Amino acid sequence: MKPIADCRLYGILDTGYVSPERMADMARSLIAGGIDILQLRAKKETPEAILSMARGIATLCREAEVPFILNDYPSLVREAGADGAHVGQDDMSVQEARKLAGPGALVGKSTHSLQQALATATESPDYIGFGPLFATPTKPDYQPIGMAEISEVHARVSLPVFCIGGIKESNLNEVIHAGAFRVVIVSDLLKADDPSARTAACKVLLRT
Ligand code: 3NM
Repeated sequence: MKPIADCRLYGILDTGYVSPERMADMARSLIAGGIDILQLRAKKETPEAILSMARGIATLCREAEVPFILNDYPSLVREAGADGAHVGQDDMSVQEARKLAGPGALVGKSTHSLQQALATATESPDYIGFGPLFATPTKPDYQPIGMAEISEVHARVSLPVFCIGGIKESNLNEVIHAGAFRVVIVSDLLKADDPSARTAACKVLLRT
């Protein structure tokens, strides 16, 4: 499996954009485009439906050596064949998530301000999310935090930081210039006419 330290483009397979029936095909497309790490985020699905989707995606990710992260359900990580779990700021501690996910599982956590990023870093997750940078229909209730603190969060947090929220191919250069090294892109990849080509194009920008 590719180490998190080598991952720069993080994709989220979100059932808000892709139906469970189309999820494996979407996973294949993003993997073909060179996605570095994938998460399944299925806010409205039952644990049974999530497990069934996750098992198929886990197989595809394993073949491609792409780390596969389950949103919200650390207790299902092993059964799903996933590599780790992602938890929200208000969900549980990283330590609790690690206990549920089992030995060796990756745990990531969302943060929504510099202060939260610094506090969460003390829990030693494998990575943090930092955002939403911009307003996003994928997480509409969250206040955008802008790009002003991207440099500082990188200077003060020694974990991998994935900037997230409203990032698209069209503003990715701006986000990189503001100091981002790793990004999560959701709707801009999933809604693209050619998700694989969009993924590849974003990877090119992240390499420059
Ligand atoms: N978490 P898009 S923003 C799932 O700030 C998620 O923690 C966020 O989707 C956070 O790329 C977000 O479509 C949605 O804007 C990102």
